[in-house]
Amino acid sequence: MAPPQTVPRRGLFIGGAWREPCLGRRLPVVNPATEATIGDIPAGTAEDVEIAVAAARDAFSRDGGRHWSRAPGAVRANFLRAIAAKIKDRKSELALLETLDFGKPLDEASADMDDVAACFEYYADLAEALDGKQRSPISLPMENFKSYVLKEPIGVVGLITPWNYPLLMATWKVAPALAAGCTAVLKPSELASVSCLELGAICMEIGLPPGVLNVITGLGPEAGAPLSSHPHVDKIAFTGSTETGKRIMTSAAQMVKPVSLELGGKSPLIVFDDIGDIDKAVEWAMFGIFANAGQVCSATSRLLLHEKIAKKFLDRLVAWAKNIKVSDPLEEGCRLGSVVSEGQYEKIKKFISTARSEGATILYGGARPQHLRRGFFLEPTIITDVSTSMQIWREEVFGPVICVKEFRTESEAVELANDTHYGLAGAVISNDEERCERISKALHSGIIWINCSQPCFVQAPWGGNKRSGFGRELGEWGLDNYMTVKQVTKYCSDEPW
Ligand code: TXE
Repeated sequence: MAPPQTVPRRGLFIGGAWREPCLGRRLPVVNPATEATIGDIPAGTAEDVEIAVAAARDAFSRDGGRHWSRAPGAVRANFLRAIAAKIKDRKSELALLETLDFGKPLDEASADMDDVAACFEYYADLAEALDGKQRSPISLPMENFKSYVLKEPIGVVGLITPWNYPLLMATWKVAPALAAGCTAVLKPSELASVSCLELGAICMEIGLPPGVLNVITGLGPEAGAPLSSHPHVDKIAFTGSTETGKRIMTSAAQMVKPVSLELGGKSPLIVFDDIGDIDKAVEWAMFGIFANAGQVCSATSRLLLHEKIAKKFLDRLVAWAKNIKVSDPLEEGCRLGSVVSEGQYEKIKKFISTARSEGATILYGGARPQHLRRGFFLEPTIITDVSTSMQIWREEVFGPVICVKEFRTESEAVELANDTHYGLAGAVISNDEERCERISKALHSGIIWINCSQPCFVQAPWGGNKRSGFGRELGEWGLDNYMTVKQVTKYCSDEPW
């Protein structure tokens, strides 16, 4: 039987219950692979944000033993593990919803759900480990003073997330925030909110105390902006475009509210001529740009090839790109689904046509695959004859489009790689270990991959430099994002000081 092609109708998830948005408006959910409307989501506004923030604030410090911030870490861990268990139980259903909502191949969506569950479990362990570690003594040079440090949850946090890994990107924020003892208002992207609303349903099923997590769907300026400027929100964690990141930072600045920002990227992959196995390197290059249809903040979208291997590498890359199955993401063996929306599709096409008009060569792809008449599909696209002043070299495309340049020397490669306002990730493929070490130090980015591209582990810090933002998610750094440090100093002598 064919799977259902609709999404559940949900309200906003506020204070542990579903609520219709105050203004009663809803936004359509469009399946980007078929262009069919498959449901709708609530369009929250400032009025709803107000109620959600009040619910989160109440849950943060409610009296009567139910306050999340002061519950033992082990108690919070139990809830996080219960969420992980439900995600695992509902994995195929959630993966299908993300595929319908976003257009990614079903098996990729399914792997994302494994990562979601693993992230909740990881932060459950860290929540438990916090017990007993939240107070640490400091040694002082004066005996009549005693000092210690308390690590405390920062408060109510606003989590504003993108559409490219809808539930996973939300989880990277929700799991550490809740583990730390914060309560949260999550504002997922209007382009892919369905699985985040299901997270609300899961929280309800496991009996998460009301208000600990609230989910407000809606447009950025209508639902995201009031959250980022809200006086009772203590911190904003954001993943999305650099432009929106700047807006969020500006509005948070009015309240001197801390922010962490994970923004765009234009990451390089440098391949040297000393590699033994060219096919392996081609595979990493493909994965680095065509997975998730290139809608990945860390996508290695600038390929730097040593001139001695460039021709052979490109021949192989084109041959393999031709073999990528671009199809309905529900079809078996699909490797490249649709991009998220018509807007994103048009934006990518415009990047390609600008590159062409600026004199670049579209070596492969650049158009809609002929066999797909509906849906926002694009061929995997390889662009050469690129100069460093071209838009395609400088700006984030966020689609299955790679641009290629050749280099002669290591220093030229580093210079080209660093020639960007962004600084999220960088990758190098070479058999020379010392060279890889040198390049790791020389690249101005927050993540370096050696002989690979894109692996991501919940234990390792994730985040960028320059216009890719600041702050680190995942690992213990992710937990620190949601904690604050308090100094307590006691005078313990009867003598006057
Ligand atoms: O991003 P936005 P969009 C890049 C990528 C993409 C481009 C535009 O290049 O093509 O951004 O995508 C919320 N106050 N990335 O328009 O606007 C919005 O509702 C508060 C890279 O989707 O940044 C959504 O929840 N919130 C990126 C979230 O911000 C606001 C992933 C992200 O949307 C707001 C996504 C406002 N004024 C896109 N305006 C990555 N780093 O992975 C919007 N939002």
